[in-house]
Amino acid sequence: MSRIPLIAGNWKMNKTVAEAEQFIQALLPKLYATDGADVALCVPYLDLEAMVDSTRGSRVEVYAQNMHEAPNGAYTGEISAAMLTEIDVHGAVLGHSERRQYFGETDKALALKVPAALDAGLKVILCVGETEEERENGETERRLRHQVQEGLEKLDTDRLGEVVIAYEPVWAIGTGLTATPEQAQDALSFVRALVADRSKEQAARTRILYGGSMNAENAAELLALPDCDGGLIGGASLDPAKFVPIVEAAV
Ligand code: 3PY
Repeated sequence: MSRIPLIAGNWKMNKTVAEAEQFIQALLPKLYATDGADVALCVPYLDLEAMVDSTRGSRVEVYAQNMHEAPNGAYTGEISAAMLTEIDVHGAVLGHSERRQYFGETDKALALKVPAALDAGLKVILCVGETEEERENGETERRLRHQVQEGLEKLDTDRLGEVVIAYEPVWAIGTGLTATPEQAQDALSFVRALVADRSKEQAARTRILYGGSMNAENAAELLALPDCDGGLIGGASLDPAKFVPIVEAAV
């Protein structure tokens, strides 16, 4: 089954609305030769509405970087799925390692967030990945199994393929280190096998991204891996001149 590659930029806590607008004006004309790949930008909450408006009619989809699982309630500082869909946000990236590490995001909460987002009509990128210590202790597969199985636990099997899974080794995030192609392929194919444990058909549909210091120099090699269906891009997504070559490498 052919899977359309997805290149998603994760801006993290970067870009004011004015800076985001400048980025989009520079990006859109450069994407003309990149039909064949889906493009998404995961932007800070306050940039969402402006980015949805400035990308309307283009191929760029706009994602939030988190979402609360409850429809509403006493959750100070949180944002619900309905608040995102009301302003036409396309999706949400859930379970990024920085949210797990600094903000106590748990697999238990993610198990609720994933179906809540899909039910609301949002697309989902679910992030998984092992720490350096887990890799050194030979616990990479155990960690991935836990995160994938629990994160998707409450999702009906026939919807598994709707979720994009981003494999991001934590030791490669913001460090400039990248998994070798062998390390990346082993982990990506392991993640696909975990989905296949529930449904081979859904596993064949599931897009699995590599994330963690992907850039214009290493993108082509990583994107050529059999189980790599795109990338979740950190630092290199902040500059159109660095982001566009990665999208071009995916088509
Ligand atoms: C990185 O590449 O640093 C990322 O965290 C992408 O999400």
